[in-house]
Amino acid sequence: MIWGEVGDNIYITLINIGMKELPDFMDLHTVHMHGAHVATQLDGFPESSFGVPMWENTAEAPPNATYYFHPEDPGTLMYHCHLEASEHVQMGMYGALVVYPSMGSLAKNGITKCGKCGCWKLYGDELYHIPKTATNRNFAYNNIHSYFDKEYVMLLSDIDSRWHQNVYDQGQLNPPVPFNPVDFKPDFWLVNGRAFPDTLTQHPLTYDTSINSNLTQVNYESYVHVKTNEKFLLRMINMGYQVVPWHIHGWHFMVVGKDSHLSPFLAFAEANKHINHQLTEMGFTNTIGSGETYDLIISAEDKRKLYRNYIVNGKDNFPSLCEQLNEIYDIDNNAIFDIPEEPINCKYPNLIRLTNYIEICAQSPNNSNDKFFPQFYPMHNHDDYKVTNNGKYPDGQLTMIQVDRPDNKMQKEL
Ligand SMILES: [Cu+2]
Repeated sequence: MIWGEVGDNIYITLINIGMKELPDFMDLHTVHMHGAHVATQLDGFPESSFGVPMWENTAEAPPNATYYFHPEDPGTLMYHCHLEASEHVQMGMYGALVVYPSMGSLAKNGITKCGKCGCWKLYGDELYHIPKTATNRNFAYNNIHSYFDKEYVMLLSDIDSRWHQNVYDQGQLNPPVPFNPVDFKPDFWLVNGRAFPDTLTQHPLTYDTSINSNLTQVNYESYVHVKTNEKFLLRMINMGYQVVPWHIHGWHFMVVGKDSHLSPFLAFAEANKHINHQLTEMGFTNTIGSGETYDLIISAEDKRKLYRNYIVNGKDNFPSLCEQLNEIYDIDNNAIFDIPEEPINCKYPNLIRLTNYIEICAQSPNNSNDKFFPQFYPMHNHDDYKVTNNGKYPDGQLTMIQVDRPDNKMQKEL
């Protein structure tokens, strides 16, 4: 992931060190910043500019080129190699490119933060729903409706393992006929480079935020973990070669932006501090083509008022769901599934902590929040055969949202 703010000078130096497995396999590479308004010379499309050759003479410094990007607008973009893009993108030469608003770009749109009290204002009126701890990096766009508490990049891609094997075999003594991309038929589907159930485990590239607190938002996690009443942003990026109908359980998302451009509905809504859902683009499935990005915000609204009573106490002469689950468990304990809790905050991050709704129902009756949290919601490719790895289900493009009880300050006992 490469990130910056509006008005930054972003320099990306590309060094082509070749492939460890195929050291004699010569190839050029480039960086194409997909969606960036850069000049042709910096666009990374080699047929109209240049490629960076492989480092052959290691006694000398490697050949390299430095790309430059001066982002004028916030949003979610991507970058990838554009040399023989069909093959190099399939081989994994891509990443997310995120541009945050700057304090200056927010101010140009009337959004300011008081230097004394830390409160946020829109054209001088205080915005009470935005916490004082928020920074310019808690906005997806220069618009108050794009505020979020937490963010996640969902970089989607797909793999045809036969194509990868064929590229590898090109370096062997008797290379096979090169793979014809028209035969593309993927058998693995990925989120941030990994397939379920790895999508639930801590990503090795996420920064240790105790080292640099500026990096707290920059992460590669695909397991969304939020509190009730929080807003979270999903930066959907499709680098695969297939259209993905990304389906999210639990709530509707609001489309905040597409292809690094604010939703026109939110531009209209700017005058109002509260969003009218009838006038914004909402959805439960986001269909995202190759090379597209969408910014989706979900408010993890509290479901206790409508559902907790039924789950804990029963209603309309039906026994509580907790009682029903216990009866099912007595008949067949395999019918109650173990749910992996996000391992990031666990003492032993390699061990996924498991829970299930028998355990959750057994929580103390003294606290009205218990027997209800945490909540778990899947999100996945709704071409459900892509929730597989080489035929095995559930795998592939599937991950989870864990929603915990609300913060005390936001909590209303129900
Ligand atoms: Cu390349």
